[in-house]
Amino acid sequence: MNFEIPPGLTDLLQEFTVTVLREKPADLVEFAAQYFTKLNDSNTSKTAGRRGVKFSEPSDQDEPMQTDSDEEFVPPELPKNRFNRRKSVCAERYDPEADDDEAEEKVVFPKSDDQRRRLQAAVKNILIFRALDQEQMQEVLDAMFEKKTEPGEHIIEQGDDGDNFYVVDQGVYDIHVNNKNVGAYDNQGSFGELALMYNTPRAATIISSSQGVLWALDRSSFRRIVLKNAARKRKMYEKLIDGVPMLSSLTQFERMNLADALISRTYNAGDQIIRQGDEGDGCYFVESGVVRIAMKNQEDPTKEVEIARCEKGQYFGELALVTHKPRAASAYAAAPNTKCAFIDVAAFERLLGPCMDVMKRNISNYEDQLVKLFGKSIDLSDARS
Ligand code: 1OR
Ligand code: 1OR
Repeated sequence: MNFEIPPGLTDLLQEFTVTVLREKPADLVEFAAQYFTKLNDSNTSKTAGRRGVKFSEPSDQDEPMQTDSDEEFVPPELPKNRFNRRKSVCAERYDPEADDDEAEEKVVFPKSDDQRRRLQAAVKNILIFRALDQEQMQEVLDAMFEKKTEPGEHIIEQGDDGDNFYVVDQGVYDIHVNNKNVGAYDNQGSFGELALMYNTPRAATIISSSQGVLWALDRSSFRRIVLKNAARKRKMYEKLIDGVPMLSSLTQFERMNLADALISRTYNAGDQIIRQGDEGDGCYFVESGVVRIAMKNQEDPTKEVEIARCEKGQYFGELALVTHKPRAASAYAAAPNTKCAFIDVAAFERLLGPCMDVMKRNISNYEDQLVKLFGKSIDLSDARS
C-alpha cells in the first residue's frame, strides 16, 4: 500500500509530542483534545503565523517580581492524581487585578467577646496571615465565621472546588491524600488555602475526627484580602528556599509553608544580628550580603575570633534551637545591605523537622572545625542525640 504523508503532519505531531513531554499531562486524551482545539481556534482566527499553541510555563522564576497588574500566580507542583490533574493546558493564569472578587463588599460577622477571644488565639500562629498588615488582618477577623464540626464530617473533599479557608479553633482534623492518611491538624493550624490561591481543585480531604470548632473565611474575602500578599510572599521566598541545600528535602507543600513563615531583615555592615550567650529565638537564612560568625576568646572574653562566614544560601542561628542552649557565637553583618530571612523558633520546630538530620550532621562538622581551630572540643552532644 502506498501512504502519502500529508504536508505538515510531521511538524504537527512533533510539536504536540514536545508539548506533551514538557507539560507531562495526567490525562493525555483530555490534553490532546484541548491542544488541538486551541490550535484550531488560533489557526482560524489568524490566517498566517507560526503554528503551535502557547502554554503557560510553570516556571518563570528568573523573572523579577511583578507588582503591577499583570501579576500571575502559578499553581505549585503538588502530587498529581486523578482529581488534582493540572487544568493546565489552556489554563488561564490567575490575574488578581482582573478578578471580580476585588469589587466585592466587605463581609462582617458580628462576634461575642468569647468568640473574638478564641479567634484571636486561633489566628496567632497562622503563617499565611503574616503577609498581612494590621488593617487587612482586622478585615479578615471581621469576615471569619464560626463553624462547629462533628466527628467524621468531611470539611473538604479532594477534587472539589474551593469554598472556604479554615483556621482550627479546637479539634483534630485528619488529612487524607488519595485516601491515605498523611497527617492531622491537632487543635491548631489552618487549611484550604491552595484551591483558593491557585484556582486548583482541593488537593486533600480534611475529615473532622472529633467534635471541633473551625473559623472559616469565605473564598471571595480570602482572595480579596489575603491572596495577593500571601501569594507574592510565597513566590518571593521560593527562590531563596530552592537555593538553600539544607532545605532540599522539603516537599513543595512544606516549602510554601516555610515561605509563609519567613520574615526578611536587612542590616548595615557591622550590625549585630546574634549575641553570644543570648537565648535562641530563631534561625536565619542569608538572602544577600555576608554574615560574620565570631566567638569570644575563652581566655580573654573581651576579644572575639572570627570562626565562619555565611553567604547566600547558607544559614546560621540553628545551633541554639537544636541544642536548646544559649547562642554559641555572635553574628554580624559584614557587608552593606545584608539581608536575611528569619524564622522564629516555633515555626522552625513545626516546619524544619524534615531537615533536622542534615542540620545535626552539619553541627558535628562544627565540632571538628572547633578542634582544629582551638585545639579542643566543645559539648554539642545534645545536638547529635
Ligand atoms: P486545598 O485548598 O487544596 C485541602 O484543600 C487542603 O489540605 C490544602 O488546601 C492544604 O491546605 C491542606 N498536600 C496538599 N494539601 C495539604 C497537604 C498536603 N496537607 C494539608 N493540606 N500534603 C500533606 C503534608 C502532610 C502533601 C501530600 C503529599
Ligand atoms: P547559634 O544559635 O548558636 C550563633 O547562634 C550561630 O553561629 C550558631 O547558631 C551557628 O549557626 C553559628 N562554625 C560555624 N558556625 C557556627 C559555629 C561554628 N558556632 C556557631 N556557629 N563553630 C566551629 C568553629 C570553627 C563553633 C561550634 C561551637
